[in-house]
Amino acid sequence: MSILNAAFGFVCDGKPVSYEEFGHGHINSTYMILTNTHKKYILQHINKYVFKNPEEVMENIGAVTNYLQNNNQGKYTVLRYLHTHEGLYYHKDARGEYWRMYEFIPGISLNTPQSDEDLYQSALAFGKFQELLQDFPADTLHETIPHFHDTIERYAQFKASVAADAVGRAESAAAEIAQLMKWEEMAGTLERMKAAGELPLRVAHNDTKLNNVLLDKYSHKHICVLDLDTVMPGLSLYDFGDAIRFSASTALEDEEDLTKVSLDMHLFEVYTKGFIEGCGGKLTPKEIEMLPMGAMVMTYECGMRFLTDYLEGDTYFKIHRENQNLDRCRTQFKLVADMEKKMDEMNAII
Ligand code: ADP
Ligand code: GN1
Ligand code: MG
Repeated sequence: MSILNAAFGFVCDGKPVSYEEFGHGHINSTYMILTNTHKKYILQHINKYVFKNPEEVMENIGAVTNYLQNNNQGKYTVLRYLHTHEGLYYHKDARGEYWRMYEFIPGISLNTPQSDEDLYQSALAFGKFQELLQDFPADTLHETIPHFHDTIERYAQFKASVAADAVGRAESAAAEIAQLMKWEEMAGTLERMKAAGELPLRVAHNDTKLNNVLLDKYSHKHICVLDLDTVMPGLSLYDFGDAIRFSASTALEDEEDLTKVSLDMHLFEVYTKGFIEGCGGKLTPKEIEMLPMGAMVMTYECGMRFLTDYLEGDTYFKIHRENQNLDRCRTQFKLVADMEKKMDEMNAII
């Protein structure tokens, strides 16, 4: 069995004997492995379509987790990746597929907050991540997905996918395409400020959805940040904005009934408070001032990525039903429109 065979590649406690599918990520395939000594591990098959160079992804993860391990005074739990028998953080199987394995940490990962506290805790976790890595040399990390949050570049990719209309879906998304194009000017705000040196380059997590944080099953306190694939040089606003679009929405990312989708101002406030607190005073006044814009740009960008993938035939994000990427795009655009209306309110909270 190729999944257990992949697990055999790693040095672990006991012998892997069974596995089950695990988690709800859109990118990798995740399994929980059980060994004959009753130890649990997480095994992941790295998505090579998304990560063209898995070895560089694992180099980034190794560098950042080792740094965090050594620089957090035992206060911050960090994922522990296993070595293979060859001493690497990844296993390449006979088919050229890449795998990695890390210690299973018991906890919960949520798609919607069950209380304000869940959101606050995830904000603290991602804020702390920024704080602890503030002296890590961001420019030594590989850009594992080039231009990942470069919204201007994403816009160009989107336009190319409309022009190509590879699977004949452009007509069915005409309204969304038109809506997206109206926001083009706003979309480039962060990249222009980054280029002008107005926002500092930081180590960004870059994928700060609520389900990428592990919370304690009982206390719901944050335990650990998950999904380190996209740790790259970036902006604090990427991390803040991406979290808001997912966690401070009143509905799930793929909700079909758009009347249910809006920005919950209370959740926005809770997350903002936790993130600024987690960052431990390390954000510049400009970064703080731009937090609401960060939320809007990141929500727009994610909607654009879902729409691009819909137009390209759902090749990037995993889907579980027809039109799911189009539905995901619609929720994001509904949120952007709501954020536009609520910009003054967001600024007042900041
Ligand atoms: P993807 O890139 O596909 O999102 P992730 O690394 O985020 O991959 O893992 C997918 C999901 O698996 C996570 O969102 C989370 O729900 C779950 N998960 C991963 N590691 C753990 C863990 N140690 N404990 C509990 N859940 C986990
Ligand atoms: C993906 O891997 P996952 O499910 O945590 C994506 C994010 C998107 C998110 C949208 C590597 O996150 O960038 O914001 O889906 N990850 C990658 O839900 O593209
Ligand atoms: Mg994930």
